[in-house]
Amino acid sequence: MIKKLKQHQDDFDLLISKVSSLKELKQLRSEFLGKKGCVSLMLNEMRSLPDDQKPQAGKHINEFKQSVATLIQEKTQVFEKAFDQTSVNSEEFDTTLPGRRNSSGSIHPVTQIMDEIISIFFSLGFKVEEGPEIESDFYNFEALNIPKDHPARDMQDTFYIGNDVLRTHTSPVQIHVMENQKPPLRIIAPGKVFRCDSDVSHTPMFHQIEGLMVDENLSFGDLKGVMNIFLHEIFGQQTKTRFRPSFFPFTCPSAEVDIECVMCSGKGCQVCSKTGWLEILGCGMVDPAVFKSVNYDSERWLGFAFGLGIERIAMLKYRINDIRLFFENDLRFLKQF
Ligand code: 2U9
Repeated sequence: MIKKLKQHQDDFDLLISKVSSLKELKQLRSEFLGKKGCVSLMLNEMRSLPDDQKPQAGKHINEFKQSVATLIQEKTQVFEKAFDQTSVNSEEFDTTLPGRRNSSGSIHPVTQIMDEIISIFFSLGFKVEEGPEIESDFYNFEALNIPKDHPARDMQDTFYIGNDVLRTHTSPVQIHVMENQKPPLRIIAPGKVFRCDSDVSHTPMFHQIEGLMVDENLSFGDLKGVMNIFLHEIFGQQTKTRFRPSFFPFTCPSAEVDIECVMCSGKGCQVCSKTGWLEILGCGMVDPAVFKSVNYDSERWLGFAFGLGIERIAMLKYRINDIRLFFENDLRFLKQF
């Protein structure tokens, strides 16, 4: 056994002195230390030795195993160091190649329009207010003069969570603010709203901005002035606007505001259903019943309010024909903004 070990030692010394690559070193390790390598074989053979020779033989085999492992380890480090050096020195790195660019994200078109609208109203003295997306029946409907039998309350239009609802407009924010602040007020409420609806121009979640101004001596003329300033800022100073009488439970009188069609400049096309006009927002003077629900004196205070859908504005401004594109997160779409 000792003789055999000596022979293995000589073989190993010769082989390791000739090794010239990491690959050969790996091979050598497998031949000597692998499962079927010579150290394993000798340990197996040792079992058939008489008991009194086993300890001595085991000791020598383990010493051999240890020295083989150490030498292979040392040689591996030498090769690895040399390999690193040659990689750096060689032509493998082309220092003239341009660096890898970090691709930067962009602001979502809905957020861009939202920010633009907020900054227009900010310059007119309006403050941003926010509120919860889950609301009670009182804040979403009752306080806004939306009666129990109103179609908006139908399960078809509203997402119910027990007795509460996912807000169908941001109007509850204005109710919370009026409950907590005394007039005069100038606020806008941007945020997500939810309606049970889905097609090319409706998604179950979309974004709204609503505004509310409360003061003494406010008139429908003030509302028209503010809406016109806003629409000219966002669509261009030359944009024609028109106010059509309408109805909302929370405003009286109420109006819908159109701009001349951005696609056909009023000539009539598919987008404006050949009318030459596009509906942009709804507005009106706050109904006294709404003031009553927040204990504002409607003899003294007057208010105007308005509401618009952000996605609709973004679709018209960027000429997008399907609202669902905003929520698919397709980078080919988002990178264009
Ligand atoms: C209070 C009082 C009045 C907010 C208003 C509209 C008219 C309106 C729609 C536009 C498109 C909703 O996203 S949309 O479908 N909104 O037409 N919103 S007046 O009136 C209020 C709000 C709060 C306390």
